[in-house]
Amino acid sequence: MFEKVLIANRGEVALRIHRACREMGIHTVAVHSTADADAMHVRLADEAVCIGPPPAAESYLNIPSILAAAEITNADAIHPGYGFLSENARFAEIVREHGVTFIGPTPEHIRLMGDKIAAKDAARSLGIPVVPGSDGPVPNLEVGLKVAKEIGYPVLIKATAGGGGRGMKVAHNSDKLSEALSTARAEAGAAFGNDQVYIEKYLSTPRHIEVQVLGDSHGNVIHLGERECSLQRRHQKILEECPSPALNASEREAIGDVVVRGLTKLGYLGAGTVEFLYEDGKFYFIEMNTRVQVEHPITEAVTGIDIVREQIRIAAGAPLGYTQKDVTFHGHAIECRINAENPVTFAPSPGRVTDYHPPGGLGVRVDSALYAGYSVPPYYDSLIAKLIVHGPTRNECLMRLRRALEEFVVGGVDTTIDLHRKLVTNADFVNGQYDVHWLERTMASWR
Ligand code: MV4
Repeated sequence: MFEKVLIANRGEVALRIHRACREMGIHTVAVHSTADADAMHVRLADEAVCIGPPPAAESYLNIPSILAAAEITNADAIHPGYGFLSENARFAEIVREHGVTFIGPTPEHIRLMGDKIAAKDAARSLGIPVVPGSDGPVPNLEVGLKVAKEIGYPVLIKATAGGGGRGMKVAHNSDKLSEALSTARAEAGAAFGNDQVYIEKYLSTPRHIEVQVLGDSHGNVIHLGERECSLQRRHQKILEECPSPALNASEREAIGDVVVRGLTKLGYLGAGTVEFLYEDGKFYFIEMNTRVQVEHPITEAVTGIDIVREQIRIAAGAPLGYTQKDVTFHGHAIECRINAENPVTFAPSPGRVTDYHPPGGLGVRVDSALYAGYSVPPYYDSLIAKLIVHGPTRNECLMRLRRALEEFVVGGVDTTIDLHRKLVTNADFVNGQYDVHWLERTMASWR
């Protein structure tokens, strides 16, 4: 097992990784920008190394600086968390070339799933259902028109190098396709330096359901059930829940089996999340994330499995701590992402936190690096806390969540706590009746 792990991240996920390491008797190295010198993970880690000025490009994305920190502290492994370098295949390769273990999938699998066309091809060949579409890049309008005619309008144009909703354009008929194709291609070229695009049948009212997997270096792959992530605003998840209120037990087992069979064939190593759209009882693979996700704690609540601990054990060559039969699901969990943002405009609201009182009690977890007196920096994403609530049933979880949100106090910066207080009493949400467009539509009706 590792002696020392360098945490190449910040904020709540850096603290999350530190906690797992601490409980495993592993020493931790925190890296931080000058803006994060007073951050909690820096205070709690065994060692800390400043890796640069505030801009992410000069600190948390600065590969030479992070590798230098690993060398001077003699770290055995690096955990990338999520975001930043966590899905950068080149970083994973360089870490390996320096004789340090990258706690994550192989560079090959990171690269494969980072190319959204290659990922779909792999999913299809592994027996995982995908959205009907061009099955490859669309070189020109002529091919685009032919594909769109075959699959039927409306169609969605996506960037090969995109993901997470970036660079998507809908075309409702053939007249609109030309403009949508050229706009999508131009935006993809500008945003990703790769203007390759592909076409899919546009699913108009899907849910966004993802399956958590773990694979070890001994050929074992298990799934930890699914998470419902349909409550999104501009492709930013706001609230997630586990299990999905839309699935029944046989659908849950079926999609879990398809994913485990496919990723076993692939020889997947590490934690991963297979993203689906779900519409009219059918699943359609759209992407795979080769990292631990922000919303992993709701899966931990329902299964009792420490996903970050399993990531570290897998990277150290240990077999999974569980067989599929050992994975059991209990109750219901919901995560509210608390951002330091203006609740109306969603503009970031950095600044000094004057008061911090997180909720507590049975089934209430708050993952946050906040403390009274901490200054939320303006340089990074606005997530400041995750409220994870677990209960025996969805209704009991909702009751507990409402109570926890009443208790939650963050003073000095604006937060999205009030948005969650409104959501958890909304009839459609309470009935579990929502799709990926529901939140934006509902918030528009509140204005
Ligand atoms: C789609 C789709 C509908 N049809 N693909 C968005 C981000 C990335 N995960 C893929 N996403 C989608 N892909 C097809 N063929 C709907 C989404 C989608 C979405 C689209 C618009 C607005 C919000 C959305 C939230 C989640 C998923």
